[in-house]
Amino acid sequence: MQQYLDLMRHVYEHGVDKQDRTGTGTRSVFGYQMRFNLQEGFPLVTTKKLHLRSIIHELIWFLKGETNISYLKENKVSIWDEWADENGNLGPVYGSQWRSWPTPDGKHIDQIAQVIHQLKNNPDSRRIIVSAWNVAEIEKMALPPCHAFFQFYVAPPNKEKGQTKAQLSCQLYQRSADIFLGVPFNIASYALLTMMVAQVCDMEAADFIHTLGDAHLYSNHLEQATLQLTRTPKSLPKLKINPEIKSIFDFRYEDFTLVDYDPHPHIKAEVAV
Ligand code: THF
Repeated sequence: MQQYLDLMRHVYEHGVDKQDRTGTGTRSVFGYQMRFNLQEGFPLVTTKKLHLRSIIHELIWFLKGETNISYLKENKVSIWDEWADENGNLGPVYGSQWRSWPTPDGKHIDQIAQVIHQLKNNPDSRRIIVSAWNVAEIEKMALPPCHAFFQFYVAPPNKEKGQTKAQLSCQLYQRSADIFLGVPFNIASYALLTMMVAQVCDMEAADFIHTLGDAHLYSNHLEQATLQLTRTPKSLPKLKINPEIKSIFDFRYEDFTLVDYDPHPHIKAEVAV
């Protein structure tokens, strides 16, 4: 996870001071890209301890198409609490756009099902895309999507490298990136999604490419960042997925096992709302 620390150091050293919606203040750069080869291990930050539990449940919740935090609450995940209304609703955020993007004629599009269908039937397509950025519905969302748009890409197996399966990569465009708290979650979440999609399409997960728009360190995270930058990344853990699961909608929390994760201690920070 050297890539993550490089990002943090880059923004720490070269970011400009910039005000933001939350009133916290940030140090920010515009435009940055990281690449994680998923064959080298699972890209979970090792320079502080992270709870993969919250990340897995959040992704399962997105894939269910849910936008009420009750599933998260039942599973003791609190990362969306601050944005929900008194009934636990967030408006038509990620889950709603991924699974049931509304069309002008009153129908709904399941972008995840379409992506799986395209990967299986037309893997060379350059249109294998999921967008959470539904311009017409932004106003109804508790928070406009930060990880807004992602695309899958399939390369044929490279026989010289001993590959037998097609190689699946995913690139995400994230318009706004909270480097200390959010980005480690976002990397793990999309790496996991890429591995899940690869499994159900009988492909091998290759690269996750993370492209950032406004990449910022909140001013109340700078001290934590300084501490984290003194730490040396450890070897990456592995993530084992139950090989029996053949549909993207059938994964449950119990189907994932993290092995050999030996991070530095957790570093606490306040989330900006
Ligand atoms: N808003 C802000 N300011 N930052 C974000 O990263 C962010 N998100 C989601 C929506 N709005 C955001 C919410 N994701 C934590 C992590 C991710 C979140 C929100 C909060 C957090 O507090 N993490 C702590 C505790 C984790 C836990 O409870 O397990 C941590 O130490 O990692 C990014 O898309």
